[in-house]
Amino acid sequence: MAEYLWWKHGVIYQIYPRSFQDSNGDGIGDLKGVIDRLDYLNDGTEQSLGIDAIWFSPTYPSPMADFGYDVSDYEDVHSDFGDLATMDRLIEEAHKRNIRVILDFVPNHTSSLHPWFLESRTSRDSPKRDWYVWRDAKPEGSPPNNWIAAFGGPAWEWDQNTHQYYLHSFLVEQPDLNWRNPEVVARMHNVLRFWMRRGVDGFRIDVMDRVVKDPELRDNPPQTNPRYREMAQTALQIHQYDVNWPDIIDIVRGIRSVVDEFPERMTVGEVFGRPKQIVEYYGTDGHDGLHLAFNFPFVRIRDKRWTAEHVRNVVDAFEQALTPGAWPNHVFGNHDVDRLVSRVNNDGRGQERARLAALLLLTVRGTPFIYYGEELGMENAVIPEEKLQDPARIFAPGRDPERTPMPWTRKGGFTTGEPWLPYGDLTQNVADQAGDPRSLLTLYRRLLWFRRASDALRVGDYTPVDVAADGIFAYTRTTGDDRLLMVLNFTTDIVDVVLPEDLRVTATVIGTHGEPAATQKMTLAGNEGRVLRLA
Ligand code: ISL
Ligand code: CA
Repeated sequence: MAEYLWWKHGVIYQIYPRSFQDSNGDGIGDLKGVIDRLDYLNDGTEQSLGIDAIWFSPTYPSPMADFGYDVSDYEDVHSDFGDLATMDRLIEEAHKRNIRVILDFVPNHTSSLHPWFLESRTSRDSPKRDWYVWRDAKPEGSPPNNWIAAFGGPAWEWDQNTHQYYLHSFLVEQPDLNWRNPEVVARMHNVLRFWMRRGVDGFRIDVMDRVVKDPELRDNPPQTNPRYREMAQTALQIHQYDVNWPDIIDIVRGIRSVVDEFPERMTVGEVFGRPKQIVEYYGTDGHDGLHLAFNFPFVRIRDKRWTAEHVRNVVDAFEQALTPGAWPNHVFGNHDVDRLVSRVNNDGRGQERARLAALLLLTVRGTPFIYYGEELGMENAVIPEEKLQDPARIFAPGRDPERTPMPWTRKGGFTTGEPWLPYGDLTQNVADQAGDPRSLLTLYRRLLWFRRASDALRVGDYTPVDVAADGIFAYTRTTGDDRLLMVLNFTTDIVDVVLPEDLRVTATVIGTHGEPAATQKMTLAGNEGRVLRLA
């Protein structure tokens, strides 16, 4: 086996801690609950899912204005989730199972109730004043510039007490930290060290692309492209001065050097932009920047773009943009976007497409990310208006539909109490799927365990293959004699594929629709995908 590096060759599973498993009946998922479910994720046998690492959305003390993305203490655990001792135990129990632990690091903003901000807002002379971004009003009293917050409204909030505005790229309750102040940098670096000393293996870095902005705070130009007109308010301007500002890379380098103080740790950053912009965050050949920067097009993919051509373009564009030492990654869902099945379901065949997506995600080159429940084909839940909780309602109905409790059984099994959000469809549950050889969960397990043993899939080269059939995406993954071919039909039609002579198939390894004998000419059903072994 080629040398194994967990964050490159393993599979990362995202847990939204409120929704995975409740252990005390208060209806909110917690760390003890996760410990109880670790064997589901990986118990060392093919009965378990077989993931290699968990990324936890924020577990820190927080007023929960943005469900944990408003942190009031970076070095503790929210009482809803447990305490530091439980986190230590979770890390230990995960490591026993060879599962790495990735925490969510939220550098762009704190909670407005974080002691640093409470101090900062006491007076203009506060020693912490410059830890945040405070500015005078314009002469006529309006905010310093035209920036708008990601969740709507101006990005500036007036402080009655000290007569200045503070910057908040998200909610009013999430004031932006000032990473141009070296004290902030040093303090936040120590947060990383705090967790790495406790055994944390890596960090998903929230909103990496906004961590510093234009020092002159210039107005963003208006968005004139009519394509964006219907979108959220934040799309009404081009984020020229507040997103992907060039000297963010210096902040990234600083973070990398701290993470490199500890062996085998990693970072994955949340960044939005074109592949060329994303790849900047990896630094020089992936050595002094982020280990991974999310390759996001698949989290936005919807029916219209569910084509072999678009999917291949996404994969190839990222591959081509990457510098030699930088490593790709793929992700179909997270806590901010509609569930995949619900995005590609206009003809009711979203569940079939989820099978094809699983095959793609786990065979294409790069680190796969799985959002909890994706392995079950979880769909967006329909939540009654009065039960909606997400503050980001400018994207109606907000992000609750993709954050509902993990369906462990037909009755739920997430809590003995009232779940904080209602369950979605309980027919797609772990217990039933675990025993069903044709379930999506079974397909995920088979792909994951096959991948673990396959050098071709973990480290092999990726080469797209042109086949003379419409709607097919085909590619090889090869290293030495370990040679695989993937053939995926993105249409709902039956398609005949004749493989090129130089690609001699010897066996069907795993298929979304079963494993018929391998032949040079094959007929794929709609939404069918196969992993084939090559001579
Ligand atoms: O504005 C955007 C794109 O330029 C948004 O997509 C934004 O960057 C994204 O929503 C940021 O998400 C992250 O930070 C938020 C939090 O609510 C999300 O859950 C988190 O993933 C604020 O911390
Ligand atoms: Ca609980």
